Amino acid sequence: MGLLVRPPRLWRRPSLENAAGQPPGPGTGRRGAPSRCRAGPGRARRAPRAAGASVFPRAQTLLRKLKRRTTARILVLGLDNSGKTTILKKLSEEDISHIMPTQGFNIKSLMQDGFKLNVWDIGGQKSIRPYWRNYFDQTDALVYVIDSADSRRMEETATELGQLARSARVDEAKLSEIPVLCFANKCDLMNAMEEEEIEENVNPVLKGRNFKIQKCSAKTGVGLQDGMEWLVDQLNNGAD
Ligand SMILES: Nc1nc2c(ncn2[C@@H]2O[C@H](COP(=O)(O)OP(=O)(O)OP(=O)(O)O)[C@@H](O)[C@H]2O)c(=O)[nH]1
Ligand SMILES: [Mg+2]
Repeated sequence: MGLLVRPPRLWRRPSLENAAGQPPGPGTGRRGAPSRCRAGPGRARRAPRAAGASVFPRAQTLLRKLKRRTTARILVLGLDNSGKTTILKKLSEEDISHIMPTQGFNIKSLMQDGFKLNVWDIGGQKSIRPYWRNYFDQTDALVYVIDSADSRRMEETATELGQLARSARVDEAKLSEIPVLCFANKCDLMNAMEEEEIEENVNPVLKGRNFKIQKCSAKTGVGLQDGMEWLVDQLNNGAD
């Protein structure tokens, strides 16, 4: 467990600088590539390579992509008591019989389908929620945990998720693009809500986002792998 301070970056996303340490300009990479329109008769000429530019810009870009695809930072949020820490421990095959409410955060590294996932589990108590945004930076995917046996707080959890999605849109361009896995946890309990009821609350607040609602139980483990596999698929597909 840690204190509620701004977390250090575990890894730095590779920058888009070329070998000369400059941002990509025309002809130095996919984003900066000039259009293929013709300037006049005959074929358009390539701009001469800038002095010091790498001979293998494409190979470098590819290497960066491959590197990015092996590590990801995952943020786990959700109301208190929803089961975030239990899910994380179950995924790490640790004992889940004595879990205390999280006052700060827990970090774990998990291997999933060749990915190293650095997972940040942040406490969900009301007094801690204002600190959630301190952890948005450099996040590649959000796991949002819902206690599906707590229908009384369904509205509250959907509101928090909606606020996250909205504030992320305004302040954190990156968080607005990342995939969201909603774990509908505690499906082992008799009073767990039906999937439709959870969808009714979650779908409107995540409209337009890449998300999945996955029924699961941190207690039995059911659904956890399915959810994580979906997440890694999105990370693979989304790496540009
Ligand atoms: N039956 C059942 N109980 C669960 C499940 N997941 C978690 N719990 C229980 O729910 C309680 C809360 O779990 P935590 O993992 O501490 O919840 P949390 O979301 O981390 O809570 P905070 O750290 O306060 O934000 C614990 O008593 C767990 O044993 C589940 O899938 N089924
Ligand atoms: Mg916890």
